[in-house]
Amino acid sequence: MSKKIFSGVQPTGNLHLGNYLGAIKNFVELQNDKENQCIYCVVDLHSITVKQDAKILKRNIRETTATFIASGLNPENSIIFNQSTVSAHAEVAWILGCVSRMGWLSRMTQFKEKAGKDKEKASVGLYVYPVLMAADILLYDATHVPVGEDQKQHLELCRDIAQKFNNDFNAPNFLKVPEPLIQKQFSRIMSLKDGLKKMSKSDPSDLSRINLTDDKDLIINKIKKSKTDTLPMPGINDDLKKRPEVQNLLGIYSNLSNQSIDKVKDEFQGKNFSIFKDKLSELLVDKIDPIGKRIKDLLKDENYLDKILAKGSQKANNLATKKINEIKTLVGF
Ligand code: AQP
Repeated sequence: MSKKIFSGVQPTGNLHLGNYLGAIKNFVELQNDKENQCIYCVVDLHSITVKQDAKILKRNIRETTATFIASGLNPENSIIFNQSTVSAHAEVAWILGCVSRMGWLSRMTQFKEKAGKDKEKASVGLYVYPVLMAADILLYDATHVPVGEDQKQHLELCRDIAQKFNNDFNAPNFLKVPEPLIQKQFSRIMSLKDGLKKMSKSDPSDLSRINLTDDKDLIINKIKKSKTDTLPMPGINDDLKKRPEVQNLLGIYSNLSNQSIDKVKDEFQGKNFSIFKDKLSELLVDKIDPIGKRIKDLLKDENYLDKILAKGSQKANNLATKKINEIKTLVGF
């Protein structure tokens, strides 16, 4: 069955292995199925929910676009654009914000994590972020949304918002209720320094993540310094629940080498951790270094990246205008 795919990535810099394995790698696989219609968005409106420097944001929008292309997205086959150039996203977010309930939003764990202890100081934008995300998806009648596991709750909220809108305006199936596409295994890549924290762009320690632009030496160094424990490499029957760092590294290996975790355990059982780390570094350098080099090359041609975004924006605007006009009619504007 053909799918309508929508997903986004925030241009907040330091795109990392978690973004790649949890989301972008999947974007490319979906695009390569010719039956699918794919829309991939650089969600710059989302990024300003925390303060950004204007010049750095501009650069990060291009860098995220370059990352999409370097990872294998093709602007001829997928619509690639940045969110702020299609004003319907913000307009629909307002309308959906009036349908959404405070109680729903206050249950969102990502807001709690990102706002930290001092919620009073978090932006209102950060609080209503999931409503904008719902607008992004519903505006294009997306049937499937590839995201990392951390976005599952927001996707569930998006489904609730779509259903409530359809009920409130007596328009059955008008907003399409989307399905999340979350990889079954290792959909959450964890920090290299703390196996209980997700790998994240905003972690103050650069050693916690593999950035997609890290070069060979940096990758090797970060894996060497990654946290493990004092126990030997696990065997097939060893439970990894109490060894989150080891589980994470094995998961990354299994994902990149397209092998089951049992196969990886079997290969390294009883061996020294340093042997495993060397092999993991080799695999990472092999997969990530070419992407990083391509990102750096693409960034030298800003004009090319801007043209991709402008073309994508035109296509996205055509689709969004039609839908927002229907939404406005239903609402009574
Ligand atoms: N650690 C991760 N493991 C798997 N998937 C991940 N994603 C992010 N981190 C991981 C997925 O990447 C896509 C784009 O994410 P985003 O940039 O829009 O926002 P995010 O989830 O907030 O990413 P970060 O790195 O955690 O950024 P900061 O530090 O700024 O909050 C999403 O599909 C996400 O699931």
